[in-house]
Amino acid sequence: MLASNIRRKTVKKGLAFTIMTVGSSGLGKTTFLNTLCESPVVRKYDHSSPEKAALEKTVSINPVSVDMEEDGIRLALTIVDTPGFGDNINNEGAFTDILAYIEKQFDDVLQEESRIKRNPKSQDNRVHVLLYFIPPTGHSLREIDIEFMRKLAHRVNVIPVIAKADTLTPPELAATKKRVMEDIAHYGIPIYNFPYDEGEDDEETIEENRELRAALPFAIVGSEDEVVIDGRRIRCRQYPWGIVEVDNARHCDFSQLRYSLLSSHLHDLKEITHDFLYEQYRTETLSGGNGDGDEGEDVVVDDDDEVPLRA
Ligand SMILES: Nc1nc2c(ncn2[C@@H]2O[C@H](COP(=O)(O)OP(=O)(O)OP(=O)(O)O)[C@@H](O)[C@H]2O)c(=O)[nH]1
Ligand SMILES: [Mg+2]
Repeated sequence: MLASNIRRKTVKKGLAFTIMTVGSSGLGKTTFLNTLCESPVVRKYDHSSPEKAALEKTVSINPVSVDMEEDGIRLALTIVDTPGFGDNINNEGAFTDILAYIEKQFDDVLQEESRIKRNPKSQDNRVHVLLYFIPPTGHSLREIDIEFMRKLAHRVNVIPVIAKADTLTPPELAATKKRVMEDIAHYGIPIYNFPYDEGEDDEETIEENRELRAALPFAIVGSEDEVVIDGRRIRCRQYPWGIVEVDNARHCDFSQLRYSLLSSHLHDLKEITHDFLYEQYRTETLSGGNGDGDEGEDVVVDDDDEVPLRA
C-alpha cells in the first residue's frame, strides 16, 4: 500500500491515543474522564432502578472508544477507567489486574509483529499514558501510591495528578505539590516528566516542557455540572462561597493537562510507549520467556532491574 494511502486512512480513522486512570476509590477518576471527553462516556450512574440511581463505583477495567477533534485533528481516543483501590483491604489484586491489562496490550502487539502474515486490521490498544490520582490530603505520598506508581512507571508513562484540588487552599495545594515531587525524586519514581534536551530541542519546546514540568503533579478539578454566566456555559463545582471552574487556568491545571495530553505531547507519549516502554517489555519477554513470546507474564523482573539477565 502506498504511504500516502496509509496516512489518509489514519487521518480518516483518527489518531489513536489511549489514556488510563488509576488511584484510590472516590478520587474522581471517572468524573475526570467524562470531563475530559465533554460527555458522559464512562457510565457512572446505575439507572436500572431508583434505589440504584446513586453514585456508582467503577468495578471493572473498562475501555471505551471516543472520537474527538482537537485543534482540527481527529482523535480516536480509548479511555480506560479502572476500579479505585480500597483503603484497608488487600489491594494487590486490583494492582495485578491493571498491570496485566497494560502488559496484555503489549503482548497483543508482540504477537502480531511475529506473525508471518500480518493482519492489517489488528488493533493496537497499548496504553500511552496513565494518570495516577493522588488524594488531596496535604501530606506526603502514601506507601501504596509510591509502590504502585513505581511499578507501573516501568510499563507506561505515568503522570501524577492531585485529585479534587478544589478541596485544598492555594497554599495547601502548593505545599502538597512540593512534597509529592520531593517524594517522587526521593524514591526515584520514573514518572513522565516532560523530557527535553537542552542541546537538541528548540527554545520554545524547552520552555513549554519546563513549564509543564513545574506544574507537576497537575491539580485536577472534574465536574459534569455547568452553570451559565453571562450566556457562557462554565463547567465548575459550586460552593456557598463561589465556583471553582474546571477550564480556568487560575483555578486548576485541568486545561494545561488536557492540552498536553490531547495535543502538544500526544506524539511524544506515543513515541516513548513504542520506542522505549514496549521495546523494553519486548526484550524482557523474548530473552526471559520460552521463546514463543507467549509467556510474558512468567518473566519476573525486579523493580530496579531494567532487563533481566539471560538464562
Ligand atoms: N470536590 C471534588 N469532588 C469531585 C471531583 N471529581 C469528582 N468528585 C466527586 O467525587 C465523587 C467520586 O467521583 P468518581 O468520579 O466516581 O470517583 P472514582 O475515582 O471514579 O471512584 P471509583 O470508581 O470508586 O474508583 C463524586 O461524588 C464526584 O462528584 C473534584 O474534582 N472535586
Ligand atoms: Mg470510577
